[in-house]
Amino acid sequence: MEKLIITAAICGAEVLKEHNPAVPYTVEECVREARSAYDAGASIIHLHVRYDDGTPTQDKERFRVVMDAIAKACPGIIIQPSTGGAVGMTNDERLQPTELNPEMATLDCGTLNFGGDEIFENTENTIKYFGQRMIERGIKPELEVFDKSMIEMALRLHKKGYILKPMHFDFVMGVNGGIGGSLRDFVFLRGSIPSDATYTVAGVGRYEMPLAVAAIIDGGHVRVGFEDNVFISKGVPARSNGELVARVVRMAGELGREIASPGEAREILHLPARQ
Ligand code: KMH
Ligand code: ZN
Repeated sequence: MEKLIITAAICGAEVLKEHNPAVPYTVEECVREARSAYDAGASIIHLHVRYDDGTPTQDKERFRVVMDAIAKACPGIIIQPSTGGAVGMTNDERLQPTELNPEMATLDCGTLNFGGDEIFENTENTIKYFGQRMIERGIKPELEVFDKSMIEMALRLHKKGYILKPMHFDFVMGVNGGIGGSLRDFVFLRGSIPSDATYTVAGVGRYEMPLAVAAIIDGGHVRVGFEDNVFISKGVPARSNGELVARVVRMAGELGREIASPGEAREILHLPARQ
């Protein structure tokens, strides 16, 4: 079985210090959280950035500063900026971090009610536009799917030339508005992607660990972090993203799955070469 790639989604756009005081806003806090995840075994940082007051932004310069600082503190780590940003941002606003030519970036594959009364909008034309941008810049998309229909969308847009193979999916499961987080839901998504595709699973809230275990057993990959879940156990806030990563590493050890280094993750995901 391939080694396990662990992604740490350290920040997100919605979670706040009110939910967990360790949620990072400043550059220094982002570096601290990325470093804790890297030291624990993460090879990818899924990155949103904030201004110092916690306001989410897709500002290219803010991304540049945070990405440079994380790269310095975590040698070799793969940094995967979000192009989802926060609900309500325009397409071009969201695409700004792609101008920094990261190795990877997220590509959200459909529209959904998001966490209650908000709509996270990704029309077919938006997905085409983002997919085309990533092809032009040699950026590997992590295809974020919040429901089965979004896999259909990604496969359709692959046929039309907007998404290249081998495809890499992120099953984001348990969002209010998306697919649930049961094992049945996981098996449904997992069985719906091409055989040459890779996937990672991001279980939201209480689904984080059970779905991580499912992916470890199945040969998939795992995302954890404050974007998806701020608790280490029921009602107990995690002290850092690293603590959440360390738990996955322990589970993988028990289940006989080795952890991928950033270099090994690059090979498994067929990331484009960068100098
Ligand atoms: N913040 C959500 C609205 C992504 O990073 O690509 C979207 C999101 C997805 O987090
Ligand atoms: Zn995200």
